[in-house]
Amino acid sequence: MHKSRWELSPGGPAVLAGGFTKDAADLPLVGDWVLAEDHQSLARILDVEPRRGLLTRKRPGDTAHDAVVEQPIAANIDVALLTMAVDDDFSLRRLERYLTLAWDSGSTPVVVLTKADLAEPETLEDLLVQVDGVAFGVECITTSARTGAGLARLREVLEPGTVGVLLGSSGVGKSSLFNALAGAELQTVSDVRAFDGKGMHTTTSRLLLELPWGAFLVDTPGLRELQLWADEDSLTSSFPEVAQLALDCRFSDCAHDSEPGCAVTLAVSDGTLAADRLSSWRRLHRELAYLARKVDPAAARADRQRWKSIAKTRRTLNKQRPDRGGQG
Ligand SMILES: Nc1nc2c(ncn2[C@@H]2O[C@H](COP(=O)(O)OP(=O)(O)OP(=O)(O)O)[C@@H](O)[C@H]2O)c(=O)[nH]1
Ligand SMILES: [Mg+2]
Ligand SMILES: [Zn+2]
Repeated sequence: MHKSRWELSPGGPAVLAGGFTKDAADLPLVGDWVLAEDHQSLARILDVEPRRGLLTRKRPGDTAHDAVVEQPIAANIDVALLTMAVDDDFSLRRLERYLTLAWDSGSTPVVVLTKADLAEPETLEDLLVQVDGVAFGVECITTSARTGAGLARLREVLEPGTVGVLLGSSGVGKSSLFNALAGAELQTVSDVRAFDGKGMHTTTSRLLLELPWGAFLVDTPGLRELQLWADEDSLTSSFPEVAQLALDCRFSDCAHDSEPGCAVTLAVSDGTLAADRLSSWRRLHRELAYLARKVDPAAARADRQRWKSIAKTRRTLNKQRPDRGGQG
């Protein structure tokens, strides 16, 4: 079913103009700039400006047999606020996914730790160090909608004219931050259910709002499970230390698995790189390669070709060093 009504900011409710010719993929999305004309109480959308960036994820609920469907979240996002609460919600592995998604969308990620009032200062310090270990050079802001901590810095990050989006699991306090920044109760905030510490999905649609100082902010419903939809190049941005090491791998498309001459696995064995980071990189790499094969049969062929050439090199190496057994 297609959406048939939009909410323009400013401008109110709108529908597509009769002659609107775009494909389904180009229908207006949160964050899009549109050309619209007034028509009594309902504006008509005539056209959508070309997008500078698109934040997407794989559509949830896909089985292995379904075609992979890209689900757009928002367009033209400048700043992706990756929210994570300092309680049970804290997960570096999930953060790595969000970072990859944000880099892929062309937006600048900012990590936002929420509910800082629930943790001791020493715990917060420790969490910040942990975030630093996976989010190289990405700003991390500690906030609390309850005490107002960190809100001043968030306002600075969301410069006038920029568009930000709040992303993160359900119940981490995205809408609470949204309201605190807007200075008004615009989004409903739900009580956390006591038995599992998670909120219900309170926010059910994406809402873009102009903040008092001229920035725009999109609140989104919590993503229960974040499935990636990103270009493999985005892994270079979210795993810069792996990318740096990979320059010394023998194969330019090394999967840092069992390839001979892999500088990354070497770095793990000599302790330069955390084993956790490599396993995350491999997991995300496999996931992205899988998606690419599903949507692009040429990628599947390239993959087979790559394994063939690795197997060939392996055989050659073994031949050159007959005394070394099978270990490349
Ligand atoms: N202690 C504390 N609780 C907070 C804070 N911010 C939000 N909460 C509580 O966390 C619960 C969930 O907050 P929401 O703002 O609705 O969370 P959300 O991320 O928008 O959730 P969804 O809309 O379901 O994705 C509510 O009970 C809030 O009162 C905070 O800074 N400190
Ligand atoms: Mg919400
Ligand atoms: Zn390698």
